[in-house]
Amino acid sequence: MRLPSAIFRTVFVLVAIFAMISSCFVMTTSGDVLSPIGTGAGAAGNRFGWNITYAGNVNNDTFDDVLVGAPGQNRAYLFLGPVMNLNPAGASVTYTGPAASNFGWSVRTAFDVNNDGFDDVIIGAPDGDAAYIFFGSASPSGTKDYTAADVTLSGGAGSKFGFSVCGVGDFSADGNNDVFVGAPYESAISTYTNGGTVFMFNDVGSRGSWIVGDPNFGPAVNLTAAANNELFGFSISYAGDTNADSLGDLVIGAPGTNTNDGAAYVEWGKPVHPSYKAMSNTVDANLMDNRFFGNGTTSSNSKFGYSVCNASSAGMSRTVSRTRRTGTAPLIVTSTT
Ligand SMILES: [Ca+2]
Ligand SMILES: [Ca+2]
Ligand SMILES: [Ca+2]
Ligand SMILES: [Ca+2]
Repeated sequence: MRLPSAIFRTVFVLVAIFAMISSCFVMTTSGDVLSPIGTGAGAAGNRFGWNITYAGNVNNDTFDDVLVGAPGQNRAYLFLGPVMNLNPAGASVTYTGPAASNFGWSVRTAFDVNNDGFDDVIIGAPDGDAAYIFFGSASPSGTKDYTAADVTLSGGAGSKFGFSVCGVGDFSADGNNDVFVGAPYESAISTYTNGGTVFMFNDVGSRGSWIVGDPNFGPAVNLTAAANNELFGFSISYAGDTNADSLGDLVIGAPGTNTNDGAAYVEWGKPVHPSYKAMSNTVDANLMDNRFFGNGTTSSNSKFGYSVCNASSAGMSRTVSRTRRTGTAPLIVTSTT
């Protein structure tokens, strides 16, 4: 069983997104002062920096690594630490996705899903309804196409499967790290129009490929909306260990809940019954372990849950990281208004 490392060695806290001129800025901390350590830029329209994240330690050296999505060109870039400049031309690995799939819309560490000591990355392609896991290695380099992904996860057409992705450590208490993929426009499994579903993929490191609904694979859990238009799974994140049981927990944003008042839900990690199959086990939003709502009125339009993260995962402070290790991890949930 392995939970992710607690403190980033490289701290990055500011991302600027420009539709016309894509840029990405990296900052580092010195006391309370932010200092720029480098900038990078992609070509116009590439949306380089649409999503930037802690990548884990993909090559298992002494430095954590950074992953940047560029969905406008269906790419994501891995920068091995220590990171001093995020110019796409200097990336250690360029991941390439299917055309017009928005590959790179979501990028996260999967943590080490195949237990080889190298952290792995997961990249979503919501307009292709897919997510891809690429395993880490001692010397990752070059271009890795989606056709050579180590694990391919596929969801229902039009569900925007891969809109959000994340690793959570070992959610299911079986010793293997698990990943989640959000499909906020999923309607069939949730049974609610644009309700949304978040899929858990257990022991994913040994799968190769996994199509949602395939009864031959499991155990897995579907976390679903409880009403139409919730957009449940619009955002998801590793939540830290919020209930101090050593299992990684998941936080889910649903900005469409209650007519765009919005909501966020936390599901604690827990053993998953081995008989559970991808299509046969669902837990809807009303049964989540923790539920948080926006202003509590349907007219607020706050879209609470638009983005979610574990506070220490944002590199906010060492105090927060220490808090997480005690098992009382704080969360950040944002609104758009
Ligand atoms: Ca590294
Ligand atoms: Ca690995
Ligand atoms: Ca597991
Ligand atoms: Ca927990």
